[in-house]
Amino acid sequence: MQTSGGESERRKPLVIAGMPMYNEEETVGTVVTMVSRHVDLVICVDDGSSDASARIAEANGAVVLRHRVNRGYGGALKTLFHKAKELNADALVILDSDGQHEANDIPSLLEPIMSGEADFAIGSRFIDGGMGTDMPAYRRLGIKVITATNNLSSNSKIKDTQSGFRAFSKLALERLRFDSEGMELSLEMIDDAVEKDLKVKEIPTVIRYDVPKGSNYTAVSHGFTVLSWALLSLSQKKPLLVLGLPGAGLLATGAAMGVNTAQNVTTTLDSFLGAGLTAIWVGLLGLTLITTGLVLQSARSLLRLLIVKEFGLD
Ligand SMILES: Nc1nc2c(ncn2[C@@H]2O[C@H](COP(=O)(O)OP(=O)(O)O)[C@@H](O)[C@H]2O)c(=O)[nH]1
Ligand SMILES: [Mg+2]
Repeated sequence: MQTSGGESERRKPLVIAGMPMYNEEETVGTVVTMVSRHVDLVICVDDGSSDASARIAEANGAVVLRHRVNRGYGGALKTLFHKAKELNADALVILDSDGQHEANDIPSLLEPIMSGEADFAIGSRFIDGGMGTDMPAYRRLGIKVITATNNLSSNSKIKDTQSGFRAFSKLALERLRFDSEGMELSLEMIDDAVEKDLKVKEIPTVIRYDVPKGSNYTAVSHGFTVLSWALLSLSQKKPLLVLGLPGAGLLATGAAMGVNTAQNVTTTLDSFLGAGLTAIWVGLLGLTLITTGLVLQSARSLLRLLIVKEFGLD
């Protein structure tokens, strides 16, 4: 009986690039060609593009997976994770089909993944050596606000939470879970990685804005969706901070107004009652917010404790 070569003939690591793709016929051909130089297989996920994207991607050597209905950016990434696991990939790099990401930086993103230094690498504009070419100032500001809000709730120190240029180890492919269908997935993935103690590393890269079509979404709708997600997550994870801080401000305002009203007790009965009542309701609102924040914070801690004790999960 013949053997297949045994231990010495270890399988070469399989590295896959995954590209979400939606009406990118102008750029996808070049991107697939450039990306193919650095990986074993390029997979594009098409969500019913009405242009020639799928045909061009295939003609340039990519495998194209098609969704019958549009499942958004998040849906495309779920399909890519699923396929990468099915093919037993050792690493998955994801990048956009619109030419915004630098395909020649794929090796630097893969380096910490293949050496075991990181499970999740993010191509970053905001660390030394990285930049956003021709990046509009309002987008830069929006990303900074989203990142600051998210870092407050997830305790991550990532500087570029909105980069879609990312690489994942086999462990990250197995462990990461995400539900979002849209761009808010960018944050959900980072939060999940931090919660699961996966090693996350930022690698400098240049993200371009001088491409034919840099975005399918307006900055406002993109910013609103992602920031809402970050705020919701913050209020769930740190209710005491979100409710208690404004609550304390209102309580202090109410108290100050009350003292002021008491001092002016000699003025007319009308103004006394008006200001006094305002002081009382402002103060009560503050107290209610602080109490709600405290209750939610304790409920969250209790729930976590129960989950850890009963199911051994964290
Ligand atoms: N499969 C799929 N890809 C999408 C969808 N929306 C956007 N993309 C792709 O996802 C990548 C990022 O989208 P883009 O609009 O450039 O986002 P932005 O650069 O972050 O503003 C691009 O390659 C798009 O073609 C979608 O609904 N389905
Ligand atoms: Mg883009």
